[in-house]
Amino acid sequence: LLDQGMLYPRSSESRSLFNLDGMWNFRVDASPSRNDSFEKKWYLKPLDKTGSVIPMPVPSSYNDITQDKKIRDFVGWAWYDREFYTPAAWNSQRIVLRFGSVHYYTIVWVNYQEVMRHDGGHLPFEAEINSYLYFDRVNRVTVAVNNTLTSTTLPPGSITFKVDPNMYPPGYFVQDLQMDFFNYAGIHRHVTLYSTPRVYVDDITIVTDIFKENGIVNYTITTGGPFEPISLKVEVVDKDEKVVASSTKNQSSLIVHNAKYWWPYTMNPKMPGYMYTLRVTLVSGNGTDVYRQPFGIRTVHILGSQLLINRDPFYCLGVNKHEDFDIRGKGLDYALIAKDFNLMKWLGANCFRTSHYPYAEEIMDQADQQGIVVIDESPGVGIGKDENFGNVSLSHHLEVMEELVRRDKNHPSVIIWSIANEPATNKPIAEPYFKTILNHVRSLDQSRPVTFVCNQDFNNDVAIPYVDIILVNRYYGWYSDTGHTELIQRQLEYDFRQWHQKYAKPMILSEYGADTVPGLHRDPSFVFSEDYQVEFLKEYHQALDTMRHDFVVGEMVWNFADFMTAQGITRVLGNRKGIFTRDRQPKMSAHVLRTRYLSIANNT
Ligand code: GCB
Repeated sequence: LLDQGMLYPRSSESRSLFNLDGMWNFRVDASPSRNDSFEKKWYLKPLDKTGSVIPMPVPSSYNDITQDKKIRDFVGWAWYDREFYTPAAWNSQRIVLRFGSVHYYTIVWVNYQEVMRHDGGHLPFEAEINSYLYFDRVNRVTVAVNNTLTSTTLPPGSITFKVDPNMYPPGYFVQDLQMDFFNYAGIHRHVTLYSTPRVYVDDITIVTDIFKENGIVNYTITTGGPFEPISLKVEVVDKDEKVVASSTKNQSSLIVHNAKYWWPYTMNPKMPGYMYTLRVTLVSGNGTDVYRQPFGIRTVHILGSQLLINRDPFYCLGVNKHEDFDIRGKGLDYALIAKDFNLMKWLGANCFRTSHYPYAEEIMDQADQQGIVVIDESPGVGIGKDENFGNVSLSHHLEVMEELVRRDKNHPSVIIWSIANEPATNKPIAEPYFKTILNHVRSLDQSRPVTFVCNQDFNNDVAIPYVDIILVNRYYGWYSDTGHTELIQRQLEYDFRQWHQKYAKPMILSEYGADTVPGLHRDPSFVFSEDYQVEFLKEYHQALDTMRHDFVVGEMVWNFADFMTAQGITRVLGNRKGIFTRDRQPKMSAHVLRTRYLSIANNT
């Protein structure tokens, strides 16, 4: 188990921070061996002393920044560095360097000494760097990031060497992906330098319950540093800065009388997403540390075929998303985050899935505050398509789930953990693999349902017996019986009723969608036209309406917006199943979905 917390860096009276975002120096290691950079030890010098550099924005993917195809399609080690100063006032503090996410495998040096490595994109990592820092002169941080996906990475991928000397030059290889999105790479989220006292709040875990009008706040706090703290004060503070409960223990259960529950905005439009703060004040011989952890009071339960939030039935009017936009790729972008939440509200959506990897913490915060529910998914997309069920991948997958739960456990918006998307759960070996991971996540967090997103048949899947709620992706009328919208209702209903009969668990249609080129019209409808997408969605809606009041507890269109994929003959500048274009303009289908979502939300 992970032995350190990963609290979001927040300033307080005892903590300061600044981010190292901006223009960094950048170069890829395109040497034939792909390893010159390590042989020639680029990390021992400023990057511009070992070769030429270009400016590269952080945060951003590097792929779409230049006019160079070799950088867009680069596979291997990409290098970044920059200078910074450490505030002299931080001299007696603990100083931490934190990366919100870097894709995929990362090594970090400070002043030419290695300080940390991290395996995997989409999740934060950090290290205490006091012993590497200068206070009286400039410091340098160097980052090497490798985006190669292999059978043991999450998501998995493979490298194929093309050996025919008549057709390919020596050493020619391609990166194959088992996922339907572009493998954007680079420093994707904030790089933060922050200070804390030497004895500090290391982690906070909050699990809430409700009893009549009261909220129950169970919490555990761990501390770090060379000595034990002398005292601890833990207070629940409401939005008016009023302390509504408190304790001096590192673990306890507090009662908030007449609590304001956290609700999705569709269930409580007047007061959605109510957030409390757990203010932790730690006093030690080394001073005082204050950390404020936002949280909401709410519960999630599965009862029979229902999904309950605060013991009331919840129906997910959902979208599947991607972190994806022109130029910055998967780079954090506040303007895009705000726009997407506005569009989700416009649409009447109350739920999104972080398909197919954990999203930025800044997005999770917005979901909390705006009362939008999240199905929080790991980067386990496409597992087993390539015979990669094995111990290495299992242990890495377990570790990634620990990192995800550690990061997101205190977000009230997160109501379900999804450990994978469309794994090959038709193979017998998938049974112990998925049982192990599902149970492990349950042992880390008993307060949320755990599942994976399935695209197998009810009669050949081996892992659904171990999930709490069934999420199924279906493409009737698109990948099968293409063009035949008249079959959709029959096929979806038959399929869903079979699952339900077999397992008697609540179900969500977690994907359905049709590629649509905006502006194309055909009557009668024809695939790729806007008319087809509308007709297609309506057929799904009719089928869903026959099961919606029974065991179907949600629907999630694929996809919120068009997004980039690898080049391929079935993808015209990416996946076009968005109901919005990549630049966030509505297709006809967005209006149809909006009418539906608003009317369902108003009638429940
Ligand atoms: C799926 C995948 C998603 C793809 C989508 C499609 O089942 O989960 O990643 O983008 O289908 O459009 O093919």
